[in-house]
Formats: sequence, structure tokens, C-alpha cells
Amino acid sequence: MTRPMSESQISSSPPDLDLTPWPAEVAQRYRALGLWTGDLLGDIAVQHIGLRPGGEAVIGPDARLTYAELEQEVQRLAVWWRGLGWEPGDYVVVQLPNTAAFVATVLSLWRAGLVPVMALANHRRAEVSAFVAQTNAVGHVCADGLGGANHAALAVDIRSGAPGLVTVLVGADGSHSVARDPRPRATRPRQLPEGWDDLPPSGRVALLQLSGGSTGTPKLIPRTHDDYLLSVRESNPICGTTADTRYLVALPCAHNFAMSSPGILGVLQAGGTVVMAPEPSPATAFALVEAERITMTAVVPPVAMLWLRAANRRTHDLSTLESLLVGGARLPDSVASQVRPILGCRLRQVFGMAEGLVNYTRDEDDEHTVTTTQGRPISPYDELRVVDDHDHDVPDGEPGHLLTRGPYTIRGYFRAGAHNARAFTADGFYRTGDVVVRHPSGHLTVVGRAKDQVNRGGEKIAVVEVESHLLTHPGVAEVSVIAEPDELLGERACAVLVPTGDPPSVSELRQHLHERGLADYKIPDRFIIADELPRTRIGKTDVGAIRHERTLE
Ligand code: AMP
Ligand code: DBH
Repeated sequence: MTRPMSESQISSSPPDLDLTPWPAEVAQRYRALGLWTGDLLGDIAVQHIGLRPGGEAVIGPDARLTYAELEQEVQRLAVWWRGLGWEPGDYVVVQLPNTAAFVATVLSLWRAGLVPVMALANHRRAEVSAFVAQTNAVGHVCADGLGGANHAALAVDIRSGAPGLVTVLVGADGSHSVARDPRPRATRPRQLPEGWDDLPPSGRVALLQLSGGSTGTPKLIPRTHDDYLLSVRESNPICGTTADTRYLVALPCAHNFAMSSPGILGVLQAGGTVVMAPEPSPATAFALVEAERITMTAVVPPVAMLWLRAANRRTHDLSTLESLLVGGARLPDSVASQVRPILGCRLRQVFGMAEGLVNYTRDEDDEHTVTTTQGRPISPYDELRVVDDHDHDVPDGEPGHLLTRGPYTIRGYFRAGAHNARAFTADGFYRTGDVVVRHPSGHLTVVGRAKDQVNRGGEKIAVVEVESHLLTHPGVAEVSVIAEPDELLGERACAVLVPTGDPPSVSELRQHLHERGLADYKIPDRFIIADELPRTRIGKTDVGAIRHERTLE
């Protein structure tokens, strides 16, 4: 990247809406078909309060809550949030580690009509301040000791740039403390689509999920109650989630996979038990599987690989584990085939995206399909196209770009009109940026990617975002961040840079990105120096043609 261009320079014609609604007749059809039920996410567990009041709902390092206790906490907090002056429809950035408090917080925000923005616990100033600014959030709920995380200093930093922002710090024992920026809050109206008032509450924005992104500013994903609930509800029978399920949250809890595939919400809807792991190492996770008799869990491929390596010398009893869901990045076939022999449980591949579409391998799939494909879509109403560079459909068995639309795939990112014009087709298909092969059975194999992203073991890094931060260093004239293969992570990020003079050191560059407030996982694993960045005809860095490079120590 040499000259950053702001998104607004490209085009300003499509509107920057909070929610791009489905066309009215499509929405009507989804309702008539019973795909959208009108239910609200905040009520996802209410049926179990009477059915199994003493049943364990959520277990975390901070608390163990039965369904009755969870409901009580949700009610209490819902009232408390409103007491802060927060109004239905307001956005609240939630940044909490894997704890019971996370579940109570999100459910209670929904109960109060508020809209959580799902930040990750390891996000830092660059990310969180962008979420607050983009949404004009009224609050930032984060940890002050909860689950061992400490965002107190970050919260002060964020507040200093956000007049009127309210910080709610959650302590290790779940207690709340409040700090409010005294300046008047800038009121910026929400950008609501035409007909918003006619939408049922379930058709409005319920949460903003994060996109891995391929642009300089991370894009937010508006999911409605109706569409998110559909993906959760339909995931449960596919994954076999029941009231007996004991699900270990080994991924970061706010991630779309951990929330909804079938995740925390699927398990609560089924009346099962959610168990929060502070981190996914074999030592921690295996101990929890044994102690809490875990039956299902979900991880990214590098974690699956670490578990497989560690399982040979395990000392814990993993016999309760029935299924391991793996997704977020491509699982090598050779690793997939080891899951049952080594861990003794079923593998379920999951190819999903926070924008919507989720694919699962099924119980009835043969071994070959389970180890070589990333599954098929949840719903018969998911529409998929596999196309060439000119949007012409390619036959099954040939690789092409995956486009999709359907009852739980967004029609537009949050307030990103210009970007939406590129990321969606005119008739509403989302351009996933994934290159897939579709088999006659409808299963997909992910064979590549056509988006400016590094998928670092399931953690997505928008290369443009990292490049633009690196360009602010005076020693960097030009830079290109590329994906390079890594045995464990699948891919890692490498920054190729042309220095202005004497090259800066690696530690200086890392420190610079850290000071810019970038989350650690986005800091490149390797830096190399090149004389120049060769360009292809369309101006992209021609990675294969980089010469005279050397690794910076
Ligand atoms: P995001 O849009 O940030 O939610 O990330 C979703 C993206 O992760 C997908 O579009 C794929 O690029 C990638 N992804 C998720 N699951 C898989 C999988 N099982 N195999 C390959 N890529 C995956
Ligand atoms: O990578 C993802 O975003 C993802 C993977 C599996 C996802 O969002 C999901 C399942 O729901």
C-alpha cells in the first residue's frame, strides 16, 4: 500500500444504513414459512426457567448459574442498564472474557432492548475506539478483574475520545462500577431504513457482529433477532444439541462461532449447560472436559492440532466428549482424519461467517465427506452460487467464488454504503471472498480465498488495516502485508516493506503497532525488507515477483 484512499472518496451514493433490510416480499415469505418467528434473543432461555429451574445454565470462573438464577440476573441487569439512561436501540460495546457474566450481560442488554456490539476481550484501542465511533455507542462494558482480564486503563483511553461515553467495569466477583465522561454526548441519529417503524422488534438490529474484514476500518455486521435465532435454532438438530449437552466455550465467547453455531445461544435454547474455558490450551480444556463432563466443544484448526498432539499423553478422561466442531479456517484433511482415532469423538466441520451462512458436516455423512469437505448449508432456503470472475456460474466440481443470500445472511454491512456496493451483488448476494468447490451432494470444500485478508488460524486480519498503521512509521515508505504458510496456524502474516532509509528494527515496528493500539494478533509474525514492491497491472503487489528481500531480525 502506498497511498491510502478513504472509503468516502470512492463513492458516497449508496446510503450508510444501520440495517439493509431484506426486500419486503422476501421478508414476508420468510415469516410465512416460519423461518422468522418474531421471538427475541433476550428470551432464548425463558422456557427452561419453568422446565428446569435448577438445571445448570452457565458455569464460568466467576459464577455458576442455574436457569432460574440466570433469569433473575438478566431481569436485574436489564433494569439496571435502563437506569443508566440507555434507551432501546442504543448501541453498547461489550468487551468481556469467557465468563458467566458475559452471558448475563448480553441477554440482559437484549432484554432491555439494547444492541450489543461484540468486541473481543483482546481488542485494544484501535479496534474499540472504532466500534464506539462507528456506532456512537452509549456504553462500553468491560472487565476490571473479571475472568482475569483488565480493561481499566483501556476504558479511560476510550472514554477520553468519546464525549459522554459511560464505562461499566465488571469486577472479578461480577460487581459493576460506572464512570461517565462529563462532556455532552454528540447525538448522531441512527441511519434507519425506510419502513423501520413497520418492522416488528424481531426484525430490527439485535447485535453487531464483527467481520474479519478486508478494509481499513473493520466493518460491523447487523444481525436481527429473527435471522440470528433462525441460524441458532436450525443449528441445534444438526449438531444434536439437547438439554443434556454440556458445551465448552473454548473460543473467545463473543465470536460468532462461539455465540451461534450452535454455541452459547444454541445450548441455552436447548436447555443445556454452557461451560466457559478461560483459554483453549490442552491443559485447561482437558481438565474442564473431565471435571464438567463436557459433551461438545468448538475450536479453530490450530487448537484442534494442539489437542491432537497432547491427547497422546493425556492424563484426563475425555470419554464424555461426543463431538468436536472445527471451523474458522481450513482444517487440513490429514488432521481431520485423526480426530476420531485420537480423541474418540465425532468431528464436525463448520464453515461459517459472521455475515450469516453456516455450513456443517452431518452425522449421516460418510468419513470421506467429513474429512474433506467443510459441510453444507444449514437451511434449504440458503441460496448459493459458485461463479467465475465475471459472475458466471461454474459447474459443480470446479472452483469458483462463493456468493450467498438467504434468511440469515445480511444484505449490507453497518453504515457502509460504498463498501456494500462492492461486497454484495445488485440482487443481494453476499460476496464471501471464499473460493470453493461445490460437490453434487451440496457439500463445499474451501480451496482458496479472494479477499485481502490473512486467516491466522481462524483469526482474520485485514491486510489494509495493518498496512495503513505501518505506513504511519516514518521509516516505512511502502508496505504490503501478505499471508505465508505456517504449519500450525495455516497462515501467518508477513509484512514486506520498503524503508525510507536505514530500515527500522523489528522491535521498533512491533512497538509502533502496539502504540497505535492494534490488537496483538494483528502484528505481523515476520517483517522482510525489499528494494521495491513489484506491481501487477492492476496495481496490486505482485508477491511472487518480490526480489532482493531479506528478513528483518
Ligand atoms: P468472518 O467473515 O470474519 O466471520 O470470517 C468468515 C470467514 O472465515 C469465511 O468467509 C472463511 O474465509 C473463513 N472460514 C470460516 N470457517 C472456515 C472453514 N471451515 N474453512 C475455511 N475457511 C473458513
Ligand atoms: O470464521 C467464522 O466467522 C465462523 C466459523 C464457524 C463463524 O462465524 C461461524 C462458524 O458461525
